[in-house]
Amino acid sequence: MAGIGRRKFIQIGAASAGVAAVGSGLATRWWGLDGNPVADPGTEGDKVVPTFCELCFWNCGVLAHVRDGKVTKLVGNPEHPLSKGMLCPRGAGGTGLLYDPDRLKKPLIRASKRGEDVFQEASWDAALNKVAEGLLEVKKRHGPEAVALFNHGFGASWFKWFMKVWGSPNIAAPSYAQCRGPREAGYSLTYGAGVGSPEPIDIENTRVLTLIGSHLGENMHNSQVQELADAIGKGAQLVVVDPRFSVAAGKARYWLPIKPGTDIALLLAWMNVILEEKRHDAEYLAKYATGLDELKAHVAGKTPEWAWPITGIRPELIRETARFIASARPASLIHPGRHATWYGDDAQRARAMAILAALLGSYGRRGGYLVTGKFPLQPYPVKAPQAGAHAPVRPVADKPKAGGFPVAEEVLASGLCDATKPGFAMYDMKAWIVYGTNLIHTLPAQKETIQAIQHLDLMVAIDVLPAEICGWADVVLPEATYLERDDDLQAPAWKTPFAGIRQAAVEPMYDSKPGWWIAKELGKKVGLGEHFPWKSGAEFVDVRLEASGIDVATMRKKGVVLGKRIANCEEDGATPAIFTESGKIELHSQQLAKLGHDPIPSFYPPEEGPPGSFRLLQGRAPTHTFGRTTNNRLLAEPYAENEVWVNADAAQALPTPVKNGDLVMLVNQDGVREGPVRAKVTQRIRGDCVFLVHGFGHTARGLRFARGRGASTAALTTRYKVDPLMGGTGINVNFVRIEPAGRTA
Ligand SMILES: Nc1nc2c(c(=O)[nH]1)N[C@H]1C(S)=C(S)[C@@H](COP(=O)(O)OP(=O)(O)OC[C@H]3O[C@@H](n4cnc5c(=O)[nH]c(N)nc54)[C@H](O)[C@@H]3O)O[C@H]1N2
Ligand SMILES: Nc1nc2c(c(=O)[nH]1)N[C@H]1C(S)=C(S)[C@@H](COP(=O)(O)OP(=O)(O)OC[C@H]3O[C@@H](n4cnc5c(=O)[nH]c(N)nc54)[C@H](O)[C@@H]3O)O[C@H]1N2
Ligand code: SF4
Ligand SMILES: [Mo]
Repeated sequence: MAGIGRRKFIQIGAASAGVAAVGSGLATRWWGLDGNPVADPGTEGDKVVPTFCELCFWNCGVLAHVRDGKVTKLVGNPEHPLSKGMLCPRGAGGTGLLYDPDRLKKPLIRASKRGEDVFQEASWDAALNKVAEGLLEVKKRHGPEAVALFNHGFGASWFKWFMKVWGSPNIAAPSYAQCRGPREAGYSLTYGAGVGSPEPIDIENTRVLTLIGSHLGENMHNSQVQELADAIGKGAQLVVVDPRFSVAAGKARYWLPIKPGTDIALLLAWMNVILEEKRHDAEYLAKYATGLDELKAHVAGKTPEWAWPITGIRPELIRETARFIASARPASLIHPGRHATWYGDDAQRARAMAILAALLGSYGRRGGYLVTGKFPLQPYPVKAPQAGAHAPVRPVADKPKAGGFPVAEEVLASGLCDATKPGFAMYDMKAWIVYGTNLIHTLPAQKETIQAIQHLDLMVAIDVLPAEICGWADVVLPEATYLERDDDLQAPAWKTPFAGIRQAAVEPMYDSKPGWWIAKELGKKVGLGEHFPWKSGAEFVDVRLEASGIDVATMRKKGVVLGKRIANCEEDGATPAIFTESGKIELHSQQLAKLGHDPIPSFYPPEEGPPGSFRLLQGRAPTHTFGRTTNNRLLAEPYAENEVWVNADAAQALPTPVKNGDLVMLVNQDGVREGPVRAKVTQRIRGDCVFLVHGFGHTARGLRFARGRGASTAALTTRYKVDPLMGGTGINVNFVRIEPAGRTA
C-alpha cells in the first residue's frame, strides 16, 4: 500500500477535507489475492454503479467503478448525505472483501461434531432442504417461536420478513443489548425517544463538543468524522473524557483522563457546577423540562471536590470544563456515544448525559440534537401473515421468567442466547438463524454462547466469510457480498430525508446468492411461498420506487434521492422531539421512581480487579470494523493486528518490565490466556487499564489471513455486568495480567 500510511487515515485537522475519509482508491499497484488478482483499486471503471456500503452499518453512498466485470475502485457518492463524496478507509477497501480468497463459496453442511468446523459442500437445493426440514421439525415440536433470528446489517431485512411470516417474534441484533441499547434507554427515559442511528446530532455547527469515551477518529462513522473535521476547521473546541489519550483527545482543548467506570460522578459534578453557578438554560428548562428542583437537590453535594477522589480529575479542571461546556450553550453538544455497554450502569450514565444536554438547552437546537425526518416510501405489496395462522402467538423469549429489564425497547440478543439454555425464559429456543453476526466474538462469555448452541436442534449461519459462528453451524449459506447484490431501499431518519439504493455492481462470485433469493427459496421450501412474491431484489425495489413516485432510472443512475429539507432545530422553527408521557424532558423520572430505580442517576463505584491486573478497555481502529474486516488483505496493510496499549510507568513496574513492541500474553481474571500480542507502551493511557482494538485473534480455520493475528477481546470477555434497566451486557468488567510471551501458565 505505497503512499498511504496510517497517519493519513486518522488525521483530524484544520484542513477540512481529507480527514478520515479517502476520496479515491487505497493503493497504487496491483495486488494479488490468490486466484483473484484485482486491478489497482485506483483504476477508473468504464461503468459506475451507485450503491451503498456495508463495511459497517453507517451505509454510506458508494460509486462502484467496474471494468471488465470487476470492481476496481470504490469512492463516495457526492450526492449521498452520509458520504458526501468520501468514504472512510474501510469503505474504500470494500474490494478486499469482494475478492477475499477465503470467502464462503458454496453452501456447507456439517459433517462432524458441532464446532469442529468440518463441512461438506452441498447444492443450494440440498442445503435449503436441510434447513427447511429442521425448521419444520422445530415448529411441529416446539412452535414457530422456538426459532430465533440473530441479525446485523442491512441485508437482514429479507430474513426479518421470513421470521414475520414464519411466526416468531424472536428477532434480535447485537447492536442493541451489546451496543447502543443503554443509550437508547437513557435518552428514552429522558426525552421519550432514543437517539437512533445515524445519530441526529449537529457536530457540524457545534461550538463545544464533549466526547465521553466516543473515540471519533478511531470510530470512523463517516459523516460524523467529516463533520468533526469541519467543526474543528471552524474553531469548535473539544472536551474529551477518556482514560486513554484517543485520536480525538489529540485535538482537544481539554483531555480528562478519567478513572474507568466513574463518568456518572463526573457528570453529576458538572451538573453541580452548572446549576450552582446558574449556567444552565433556565428559560429552556422552564418551557420544556420537569424535575429541575429534584435535580438541584440531588446534585447539591456532588461538588468537584466530591468527584475528585472518585474520578481522579482535579476539582479545578472539573469546574473549568463545566464552565467551558456551559459557555457555548446551546451549541454545546454532549455526544451521546454509541457503544454504551461498559459497566452495567450504562443506561443511567446515558441518562446523566441526556440530562446534562438538557441543562445546556441543546436538545432540539442548532449545534446540539436535531429533529430529523424519514423519506416517505411505499412498501412492496406482500401478503402479511394472518393472526392465528402464522402470526406469532407467544411473546418474545429474551427476558428472564421472573420479569426484568423494564425499559428494554428492542429484543436482547444475549437474552435469546440465554433462552436457548433451558430454564431461563417461558419457553426455549430450538433453532437459530444467524445472519451477518459473528456471535462467538460478539456476545460476551463465549462459553455461554457455545453452551446455548449445543442445546439447539438446528443452527444456520448466513455469512460471506467462514467466521467462527459458521464453524458451529449445521448449515452454512454463502451470501453474495453487498457489491454483488440488490437489497431493499435505505431511508433512515436524517437532517434531509433521503432514500438510497443498493444495486449489484457485479455478478455474484462462486455459488453465493443474494439474501432476497435465499429468503424466498427458503420461504417456498417451508410452504410460505405466497409471502415471497418478488421476482428479484431489483424488481422489489422498482415496485417500491414506482409506488413512491420516484423515477426508477434516475434513482438507479444517481443512487440517492433527497427529500424536502425539514426544519431541524428551534432556530429553524422546529420544536424539540419530546415524547415522554408528561410531554416534558424528565430530569427526574417518574417512570424510574415507579419501577423502584433511581429517578436521577447516582454514582456507584465499579468493582475493582485483582491486584496486579489492569481493567481491559476495548475499542476500534480506523481501518477495521470489528472482526468483519480483519481478513481483508487490503485493510490489513495499514493495521494487520491489534496491540495492547499499556501505560509506560506501569509497564516498567511489571514483575517482568515490558518495552514498546514486546510480545506479551494477556491473562484474565478467569485464567483465559490470549496472545501473543505486541505491547504499545505509551503515556497515552492511564496506569490502571489497558486497551485493545476489538475484532482480532480469530480462531476460525477458514480465515486464513486473520487467524491467530493479535489478541481476542472476545476471548478475554468472560465476565459481563447486566444493566438492570434494559439488559445490556457491560464488558469493561474484565481484568488482565500482563505476562511475557513464552511463559506458560
Ligand atoms: N468483546 C466485544 N464484543 C463486542 C464489541 C466489543 O467492542 N467488544 N462491540 C459490540 C458492538 S458495538 C457491536 S455493534 C457488535 C457487532 O457485532 P457483529 O454484528 O457480530 O459484527 P462482526 O463481528 O463484524 O460480525 C459480522 C459478521 O457478518 C459477516 N458479514 C459481513 N458482511 C456480510 C454480508 O453482507 N452478509 C452476511 N450475511 N454476512 C456478512 C461477517 O463475515 C461476520 O461474520 O459487537 C458487540 N460485541
Ligand atoms: N473504524 C471503526 N469505526 C466504527 C466501528 C468499527 O468497528 N470500526 N464500529 C461502529 C460501532 S457499531 C460502534 S457501536 C462505535 C463504537 O465506538 P464508540 O461509541 O466510540 O464506543 P467504544 O468503542 O466503547 O469507545 C471506546 C472508547 O471509550 C474509552 N473508554 C473506555 N472506558 C471508558 C470509561 O469508563 N469512561 C470513558 N469516558 N471512556 C472510556 C476507550 O478508551 C475508547 O477510547 O464505533 C462505530 N464506528
Ligand atoms: S463509515 Fe466507512 S465502512 Fe461505514 S458505511 Fe461509511 S464508508 Fe462504509
Ligand atoms: Mo455497535
